[in-house]
Amino acid sequence: MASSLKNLSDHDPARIPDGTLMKFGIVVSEWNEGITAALLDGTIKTLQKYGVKEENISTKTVPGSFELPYGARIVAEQFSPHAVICLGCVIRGETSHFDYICQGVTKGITELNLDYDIPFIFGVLTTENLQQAKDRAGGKHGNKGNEAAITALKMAALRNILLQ
Ligand code: DLZ
Repeated sequence: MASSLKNLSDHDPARIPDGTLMKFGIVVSEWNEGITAALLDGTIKTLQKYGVKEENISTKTVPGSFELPYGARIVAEQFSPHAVICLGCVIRGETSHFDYICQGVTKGITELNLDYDIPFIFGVLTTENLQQAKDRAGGKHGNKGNEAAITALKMAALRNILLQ
């Protein structure tokens, strides 16, 4: 189904791992804060819905999405989480800045996934305008924060299974 018709945050609860014994780091960008605060809210609510304890969630902020990989690395090293969730929102402007930021944060998070022993989750909206971002941060297409939390639970569980 085309994403324009779908709430992208729909999930089958039966397939979501229990997070009671899991620890998560979250790093969130201050740029487009109205959007990233909604992503953060969705992320934390979903983690807690699946059993993650408040004291097992560590949240840090960075100035913009470009800084997410560095922030995520610090959170990974200092908090020893089972996964780190990166939340940001890049909205296309009049210059090519959008492309460079998207490229930088994507490459940075990809490299973290390859270099570290834990998963780093890409919860970054890259949109043409503010309305598209609102639609994906608690609007008609759901909340990318919920999706990022579900992905983190699944990836942390996968890692635990593979390392047993
Ligand atoms: C500079 C900038 C611009 C133009 N747009 C965004 C954006 O839409 N979303 C975002 O998260 N950050 C933006 N930034 C800030 C950069 O991510 C970064 O913080 C600065 O370039 C400093 O490194």
